[in-house]
Amino acid sequence: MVRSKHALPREFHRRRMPVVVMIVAICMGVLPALAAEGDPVQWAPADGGNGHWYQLSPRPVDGLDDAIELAASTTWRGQPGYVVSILSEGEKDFLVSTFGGETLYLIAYTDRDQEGDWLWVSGEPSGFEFWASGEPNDYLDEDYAVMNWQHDGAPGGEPPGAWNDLGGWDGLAIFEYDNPAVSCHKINAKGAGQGAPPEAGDPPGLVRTVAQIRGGGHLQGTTEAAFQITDPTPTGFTFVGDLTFTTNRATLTVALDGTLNVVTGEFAASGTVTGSTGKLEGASGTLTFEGVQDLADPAGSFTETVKGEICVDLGGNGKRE
Ligand SMILES: [Ca+2]
Ligand SMILES: [Ca+2]
Ligand SMILES: [Ca+2]
Repeated sequence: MVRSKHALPREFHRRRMPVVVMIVAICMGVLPALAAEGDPVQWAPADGGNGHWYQLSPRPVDGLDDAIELAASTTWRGQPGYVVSILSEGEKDFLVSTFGGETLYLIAYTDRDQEGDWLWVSGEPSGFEFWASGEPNDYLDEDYAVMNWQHDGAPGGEPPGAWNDLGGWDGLAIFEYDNPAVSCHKINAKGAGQGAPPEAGDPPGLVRTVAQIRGGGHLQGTTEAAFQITDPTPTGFTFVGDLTFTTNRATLTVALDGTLNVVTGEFAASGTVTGSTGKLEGASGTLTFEGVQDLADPAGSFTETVKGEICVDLGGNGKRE
């Protein structure tokens, strides 16, 4: 029996939309915006979805095993990827609306272990199927499946998303990621700190601070910040810069924007999470800082409260040391 992934049978030829027609259609807004490369797209529970995330493989894959390996080496929000399983009409429709119904993509359905016994690589149960008419036909031994099959000559073509079995695959696959559990935590902490010495290369107007954070839960530890002072007036100035929490098991960086009153010493700043590592990797959230600096202290000592909310993917945490 000849098995060659490159010698695809006659069925491989399919109907293509002429490029000019496609460009015109896009310009006229006829075609929906399709996800391309980039971050995975979620089939949101609010839309009746399973919460899973989907994206195209970052490169063409050389057969199913290469796709499985490549998917497992990618992660999204701490979850390893796998080649897509299509378990329902809804999942099929979501994939077509997200990635289009024209281009062939490898899916993780195969009968290579037992001819005719089609199984999902993920081990999820077979049930829903969306074969194009006359498929799967095992033409010259075909054990791998693609979606978006469009028969030349089929009346009206196949519906978008229809599957066909092929002898192999050299092209893009769709990857799927389970949805990690996200847990959000209110922050209500206190901090005490002072100015910190400049570092080599600091530009004029850069102010550094360090502080210890107590009662911060996930953010218990220290902060280091570097703020650029802007818009000075007789009564105060604004500042912008990054503040990074360092805890036993994580870092969290917040891009802050604030003001300091040089008459009273009161300051306030707020910002969103822009970076994180360790146990807090993937965190999102917003924090506000309010406090007062002791203007009589040359060390620039201050006290503050830190409030806000930090949301973390527990799925990611569970997989990290
Ligand atoms: Ca799936
Ligand atoms: Ca087969
Ligand atoms: Ca076939």
